This record gives sequence, C-alpha cells and structure tokens, in this order.
Amino acid sequence: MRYIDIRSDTVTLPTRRMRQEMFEAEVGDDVYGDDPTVKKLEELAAKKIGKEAALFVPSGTFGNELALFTHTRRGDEVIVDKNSHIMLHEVGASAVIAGVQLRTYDSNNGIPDPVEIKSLIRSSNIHYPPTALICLENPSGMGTVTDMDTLREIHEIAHSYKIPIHLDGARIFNAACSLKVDVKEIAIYADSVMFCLSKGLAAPIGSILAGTREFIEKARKGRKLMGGGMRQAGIIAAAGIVALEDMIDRLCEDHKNARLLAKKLDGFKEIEVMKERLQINMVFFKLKKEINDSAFVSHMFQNGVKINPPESDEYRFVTNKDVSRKDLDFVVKAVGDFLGY
Ligand code: TLP
Repeated sequence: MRYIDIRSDTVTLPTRRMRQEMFEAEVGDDVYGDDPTVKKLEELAAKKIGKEAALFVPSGTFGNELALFTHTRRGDEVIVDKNSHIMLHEVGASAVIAGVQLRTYDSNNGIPDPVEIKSLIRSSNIHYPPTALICLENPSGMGTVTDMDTLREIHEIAHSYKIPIHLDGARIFNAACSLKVDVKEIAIYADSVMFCLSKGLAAPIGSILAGTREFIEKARKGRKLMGGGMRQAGIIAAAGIVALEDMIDRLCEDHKNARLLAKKLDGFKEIEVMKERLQINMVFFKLKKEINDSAFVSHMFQNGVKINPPESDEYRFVTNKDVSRKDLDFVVKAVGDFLGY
C-alpha cells in the first residue's frame, strides 16, 4: 500500500537521478581527502551558500552540534531560541559534546527580537560564563521565516560584541524562496551555516556546515572526533550534488501546496490553522474540540496517510516532493471522515 507521508520533509525519497549518480559516483577515502565526489559537493555547497568552505556531515543535528563544538570552549554560553531544534530536539547534545550552557530567548513564533538577544549577552562579571555564540534558526521549526532587516540587526549587534552567529538553516532554501532572495543574502548574516540536503531537497543522507576556510578546517578535525569521518562518502555525496542542482527550484511548489492544504483544513469548523505561520512547507493546526489523538493518528494511517502525533497540542502536516495536489485532497478527505463529515 502506498502511504501519503506528511510527517516531515525528511521522509522524501531520493530521485532516479540521485540513485543513478550514486551508482556511478567516483569515490575514494575521504578521511585521506581522496574522494572527488565529496570534494565536488563541498565546493558546490560553499559556492551556493556564499561561504569560503563547506564540510559534508551526516545529519543536521551533527552539523549544528559540530558548529557549537567548533565555535566555543567548554563552559561557554550559547544564546538560542527556546523553541529551536538545538534546544528541543538534539537530545541535549550541546551539554555533552560542546559542554556549553544554553541561554534561551523567547521568539515571536520563531522570529527573534534583536533587543532581547542583545540583553542576553553577558558582561564580564566574574560570576558569568562568556557568551561565545548566538544561534539563529531560519526558517524556524514553527513554520516562520525571519526577515532580512531582523537578520541584519542581529548581525550588527553580534559583531559589535565580536560574537559569532551560527545559523541553523536546515531549510534555508525554503527561507530563500519565501523571502524571494538568493540564499547567499541570508547566509551573509551568519558566520557559519548548517543546511540539510536530506529534507525537502530529497537526498537520502547528509547536511552541510559552511563558513570560513579556517573554521571549516577546525570543524573537519571536530567531525573526526565526533566519529563523522566518512570513507567512500562520495556514494552519498553524489545524491547531495543532485539535491543542489535539481531540487532547490521546486521547493516553492511545496509552499503553495502547504497554503492550499491549510485553506482546505481551515474549512472544517473544528480546526484552527495557525495562519500566521504559513511561510514554508508546514501547516500547523489545533483541534478546537477534544479528540483522542492516537485514534486520529491511527485513523489517518488506516486511510493511507502517515502523520505525527501533536507536539504541544499542535499538529504539523508537512508538504514535500512526494505529495501531490491530488494527495492533499485525499488527506483532507481522511481528516473530514474522522471529524464525521
Ligand atoms: N527536524 C526534524 C525533526 O528532528 C524535528 C523534522 O522533522 O522537522 N534543524 C532543524 C530546524 C530541523 O528541523 C531539523 C530536523 C534539524 C536541524 C536536524 O536535522 P537531522 O534530522 O538531519 O539531524
């Protein structure tokens, strides 16, 4: 049975061209620097994002935690959004790997307030840990995109304090589509950027960490320490190259589909769609009436639709390249059936 999978865009399957390129990839031992396909991916990724150098890493979590590990020293403090992936969904790795303390800000639905970030930067009081890094997430995991003015303002503040910025840009190409800018224009406001090849871009594995040549050389050693020195990794890098060549331009289609899905779901009086958070390929909604969440998830599954249970009472449906417009009608019908229409 074919399932319509809207749990995430991480579920996207590799394209035929990805599989072909993986099959034919020229490979070598990348720890020796011998894999031409990994090198090609890293060069292409650096060029696309507008940074001096890039490093291929196994996952987004790995790339974020490696960034923290590379930018900071044990005992430093890192400023992050209280709802960010680094804070909520990385198993507390920042305490284990970088050994840092996180200090959180309260964003407006994922949009940070520069004034609040500034207020969290530590002075040189003997009691305080030094602020070593500011982390941003764009798009945010709440489905919003931070505008260019806010990014610029935070960048100015950070640099006046000589504090670097790491951007969790897992879906940075979605942000670029939403803001109608080249991705480099967003990346310019961060010292390091992590982005994922394996979300909407559909590569089977892998993310990129990008920054200055010096930062990436340091990160390469950190990647080895973390067990991420991969050998004939060209096999997977080949799919990453296709992700960057073929899959970026179509992301806007996922955004349109998300808005369409949101409109249809909002037609049910029992559903409240978070319309102010409809800027990428995610639809968040709440049920206004009491329902049995696990009954809803299993009803959808039995009707051929995979969804995640709610987080903080909110459901998240994610459009992606393997979900067509017709599939969306099917999803809406399954929801309607559950609600008794
Ligand atoms: N997000 C996943 C889950 O882990 C929640 C998803 O389904 O959205 N940064 C952001 C903003 C992310 O959304 C994710 C993954 C990551 C980092 C981590 O990427 P991976 O899963 O490759 O470690």
